[in-house]
Amino acid sequence: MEQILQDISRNLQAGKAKIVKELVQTALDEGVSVKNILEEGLLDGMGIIGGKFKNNEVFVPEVLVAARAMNQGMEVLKPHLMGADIESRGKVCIGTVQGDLHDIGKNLVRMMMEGRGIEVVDLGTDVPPEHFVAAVKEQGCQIICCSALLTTTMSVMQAVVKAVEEAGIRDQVKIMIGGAPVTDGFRTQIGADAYAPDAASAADTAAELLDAMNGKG
Ligand code: B1M
Repeated sequence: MEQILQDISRNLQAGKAKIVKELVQTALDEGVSVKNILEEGLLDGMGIIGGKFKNNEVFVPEVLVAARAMNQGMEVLKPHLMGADIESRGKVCIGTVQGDLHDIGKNLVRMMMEGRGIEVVDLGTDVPPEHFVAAVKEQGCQIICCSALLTTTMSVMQAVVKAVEEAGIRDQVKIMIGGAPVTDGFRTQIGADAYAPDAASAADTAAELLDAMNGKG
């Protein structure tokens, strides 16, 4: 691995957001690919922190500062993940479900979708089912994208499907789910329309669904 990618990973693990931002910019300036910066720098560092968190080698404060460094590094990458002047392909809303504050994966999915020319309404974290419904009714979102990182909050995705049905808009909107504990089997179980295991396939799937809904598929 290139030295600068190791430096990004190491500084991210140490929560040094300012240095991570600078290193990401330097790597871009030196011509390192966005994919390598993301995967071998930022995600590598977050993966190592995740492993240590699991083994009780680091705790919530360390993970929080690492997450902040990750988000700042991603902000520098954001314009490079997005294609310039792409005609809007359609509109989706995305949020981390109620009770869940993890937003790194959700932010990455949003950026990848924006990079595919999809307009994304970001509802943030801890989003109750009714907010997803309101985004469809009031902002015309065609896909509801739900992220969950906790096994305890996955059930909220089922509540989202139910809220959409109860609002009488189930035939107007697709529901896509994802996040580390989520599986395609769970999608079938709760009656959602699509599942994606990672940010890149989430963007591909959303683009396919929108093209089909907008008669371009
Ligand atoms: Co939390 N946390 N956390 N945490 N945290 C996990 C998820 C955990 C697995 C760690 C562990 O113990 N091994 C564990 C959950 C266990 C479980 O439920 N079985 C856990 C726990 C327990 C907790 C707390 C309860 C800890 C506590 O307080 N005691 C607490 C809960 C707070 C809450 O949400 N209510 C908590 C808190 C936190 C922090 C605040 C410290 C911080 C979040 C900061 C932030 O997000 N701004 C944090 C972090 C960072 C993690 C880990 C270390 C990293 C998560 C992450 O960002 N990964 C995580 C351990 C791990 O995952 N290894 C952990 C990187 C990110 C790019 O991946 O989010 O999976 P991910 O997204 C991927 C895919 O899943 C997919 O695409 C992304 C990119 O490819 N994807 C989608 C995501 N959403 C999608 C949606 C789609 C499609 C694909 O379609 C719509």
